[in-house]
Amino acid sequence: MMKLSDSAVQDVAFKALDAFKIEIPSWGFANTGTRFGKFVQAAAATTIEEKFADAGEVNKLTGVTPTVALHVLWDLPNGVKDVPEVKGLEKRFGVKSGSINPNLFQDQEYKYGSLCNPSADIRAHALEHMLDSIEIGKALGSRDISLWMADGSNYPGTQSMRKRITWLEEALKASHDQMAPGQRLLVEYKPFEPAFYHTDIADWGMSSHLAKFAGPQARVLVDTGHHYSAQNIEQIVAWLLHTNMLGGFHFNDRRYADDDLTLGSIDPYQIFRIFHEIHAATDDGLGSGEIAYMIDQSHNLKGKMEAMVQTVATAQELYLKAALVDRKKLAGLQHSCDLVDAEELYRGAFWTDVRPVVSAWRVARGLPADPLAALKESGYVERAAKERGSRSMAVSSYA
Ligand code: LRH
Ligand code: MN
Repeated sequence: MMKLSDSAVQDVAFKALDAFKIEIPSWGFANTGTRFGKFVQAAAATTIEEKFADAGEVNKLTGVTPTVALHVLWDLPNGVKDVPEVKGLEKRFGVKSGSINPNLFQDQEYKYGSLCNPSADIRAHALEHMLDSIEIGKALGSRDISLWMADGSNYPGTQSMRKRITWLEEALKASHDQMAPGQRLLVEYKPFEPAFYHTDIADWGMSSHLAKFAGPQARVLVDTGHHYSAQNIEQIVAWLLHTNMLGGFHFNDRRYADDDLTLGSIDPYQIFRIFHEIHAATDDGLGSGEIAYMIDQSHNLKGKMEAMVQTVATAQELYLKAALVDRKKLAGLQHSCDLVDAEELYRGAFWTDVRPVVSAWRVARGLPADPLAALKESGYVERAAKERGSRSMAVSSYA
């Protein structure tokens, strides 16, 4: 059994924790809900300034969230014109703008789709928003344009799925060709919701094809909540690493569908198995440095700040547990098909309580040993509730 006190293990642990960064979503701080309602929180963020303030506080407490993902129409409603204000907020709160997420799902005209809509005018309008989002990314120095589309249909026979593929290929190629050399287009897939018969980008194969068709700067984005419960997500990750098409993750957890619950709340072993595939691939020189780790959750009941800090800490712990698998020894046991020994070694790392070494790493890096406790002690949430209360209780948009 590995002993965490052993300095060699500590070195591996500290090296892994130094390398781990995760991006947090601006919409994770806002009042969000389901179609059955939204329970507003006084301390929730409604302005882009409050979202950056919260993101800055999470980074101060954890030290591993230097970027915040932005959703264009929610965070930069005036497009590129909002960039100077956002740059000012980056300086004030010490966090940079991360992935730029176009909004191609809320405009009334997108009822039958955006980039896949049968109307050429509506497709052109959707492409315009994609190109605006790419220009915002250039102006903010963001690497990733992270695309999710709600496009699909609700009834068999009502849309031509192949025509929609052609329109999508054209739009993503045009978007790719607009990007600056260092930019990437991440194509997120989702099997269903809000469309309930077909979704145009429904699985990793479709996303991978579209990314390859678009060009060399396009990759696949894996949202852990966007899979049927019987799917083996870490096998999909292994294929995307093997084919060099893995661009990044939207981490969250679920019991049933795209529940967007906090990471590790339902099936922490799932995230451990994903991180193991990545550590093992990195050993073989695959995927390193290219994989964007991002959180995509909607905190409908938990306090927004608590949920975000809890999620970041859980992600660190699961990333480290997987990093501590003795992969050389495991490779030998896999080769000799020593099933039980291999499983005990692999799962043994998952059973390991790494929280003491993560706290030791935080203290060594001048961070609070327990960021959740530090958040409570800071009174940050109570102060935010006082300052924001009246405004946040009267919200209208989704996030
Ligand atoms: C869609 C999704 C997508 C975001 C949205 C907030 O379900 O995962 O990544 O645009 O959530
Ligand atoms: Mn997502």
